[in-house]
Amino acid sequence: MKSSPNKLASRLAALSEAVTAMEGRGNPAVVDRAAKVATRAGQRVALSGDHTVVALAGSTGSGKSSLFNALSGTQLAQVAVRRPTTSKAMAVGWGTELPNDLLDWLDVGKRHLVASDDEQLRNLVLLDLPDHDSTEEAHRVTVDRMVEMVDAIIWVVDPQKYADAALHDGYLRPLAEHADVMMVVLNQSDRLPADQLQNCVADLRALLDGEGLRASPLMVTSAQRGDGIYNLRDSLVATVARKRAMVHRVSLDVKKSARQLAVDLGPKVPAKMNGSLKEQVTETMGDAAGVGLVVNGVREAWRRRGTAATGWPLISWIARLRPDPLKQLRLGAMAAIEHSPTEVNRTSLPKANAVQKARVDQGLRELIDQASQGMPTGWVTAVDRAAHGRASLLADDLDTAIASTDLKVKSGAWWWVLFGLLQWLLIVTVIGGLVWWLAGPALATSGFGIPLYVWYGVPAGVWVAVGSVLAGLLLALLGRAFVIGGAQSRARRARKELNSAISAVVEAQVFGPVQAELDRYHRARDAVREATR
Ligand SMILES: Nc1nc2c(ncn2[C@@H]2O[C@H](COP(=O)(O)OP(=O)(O)O)[C@@H](O)[C@H]2O)c(=O)[nH]1
Ligand SMILES: [Mg+2]
Repeated sequence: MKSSPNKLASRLAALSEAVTAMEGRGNPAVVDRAAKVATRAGQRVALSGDHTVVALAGSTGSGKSSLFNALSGTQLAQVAVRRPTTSKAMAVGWGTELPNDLLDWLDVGKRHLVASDDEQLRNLVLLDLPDHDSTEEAHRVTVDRMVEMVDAIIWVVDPQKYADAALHDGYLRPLAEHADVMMVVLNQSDRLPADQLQNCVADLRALLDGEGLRASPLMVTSAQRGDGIYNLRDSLVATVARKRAMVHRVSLDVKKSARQLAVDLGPKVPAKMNGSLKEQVTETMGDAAGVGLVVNGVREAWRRRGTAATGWPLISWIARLRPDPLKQLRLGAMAAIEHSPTEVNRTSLPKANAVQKARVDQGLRELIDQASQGMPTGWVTAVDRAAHGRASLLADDLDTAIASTDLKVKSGAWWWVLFGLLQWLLIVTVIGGLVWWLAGPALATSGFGIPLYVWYGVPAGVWVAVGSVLAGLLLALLGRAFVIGGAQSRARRARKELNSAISAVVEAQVFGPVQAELDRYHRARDAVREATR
């Protein structure tokens, strides 16, 4: 596996992002574990990158402490003392200075510096761990913690217990992915004759290979006789010199966690909202909020006002007697004039009925079921929560959206005035005609010189009056046709405006949060892929 520090940094950032995205959605145990790995990895990377921490681990009496002493050329570790020994790990470093920050982080209190000008071991930190199979719980806790933190592990076994299940099932097999940063040492080789030793080595090798530890080298030593100690030391020197154990180990940790997150995320699903279902939901929500009623109100109000303005004046006042539907709903221009703009708009539209509510619920259910189809349960719940999270505000917000929509019915059409003037002009001519007819004879004799015409036996004044009435009624009919057409187009326009206002609210309160959740799912997937790459 390639593991450069740069690549590790981007993988680590991706793992953190995946953890953040999956928080509260993924399996808590898996997400928590990944979060811990991300934190630990970040800390280790921030500490000395030059040093390589190698731990000697293994079962009771295998010879960890003896090897620790042999490798460090000291007698620091107590060998074969009465059990249980201490539960603490012990560290040794070479050169002039110990990497104390690193040892603090590892929480290793017992630390020793081997004064040496040996450049080869300068950056090695060697740890002697307690027994993993100790009867003391505290020992195992220390081992488990250290196994997670160190850069490389040497598993020390002896000819008697090399196949021990506690070691193989408890540690080696689960750590197979870390085979690259582990090594197995068969110690106490002096206890077996050469042929038996060979068999033992072959057997152990086969065991390790079967567990997926093909990449872990197997070495043979005798701490007592000194056999193999130089080889072991050389391999440690090589590991330290390559300076890649730490980056490698941390990378393996990050990848392993990311893979577990990937399993938790399950197979990739579209996690997408269906556009036509969205439209459908918006429409049913608009309907439940009263868009249809308002649109009808706009049509009615326009007709009523248009008829009043352009009808024949002697009867058009009747139109005004009918209540203004928009005023009743506390809506539109009429309401807007009465309300100050800062006032909270609230219409008098009726609340959604059961059927409308059921349609909204069903539509939304279908939309989110489809959008979250195939997602893990935690995510499905989160999508559902996102869709309904602001349900308590929704009805009010939709109402406010309707109340603040400009229905474009503030002023009537320009031609209404013209028609109105013409109508009044025609009323004047009706009166003129009547006066001419009734007062005509008197006027004619009084010398005003107004002639009296008679057509077909009917006085001209009557012709004028009747003609004007007919013209007024005709004009009213024409006006009415225009008004009805205008009312239709105003209603259409109002519907468009209302729909876009409703759509904005639904987008902000329902679709937006759902989309954010879906985006979060995709982000988690992308981050996990990035972290395992
Ligand atoms: N014959 C033999 N005995 C060993 C060897 N290494 C360690 N021992 C003995 O095994 C016992 C346990 O050793 P120790 O280093 O304390 O093992 P630890 O429990 O793994 O730390 C001691 O009595 C050692 O002297 C070895 O290579 N050959
Ligand atoms: Mg020991």
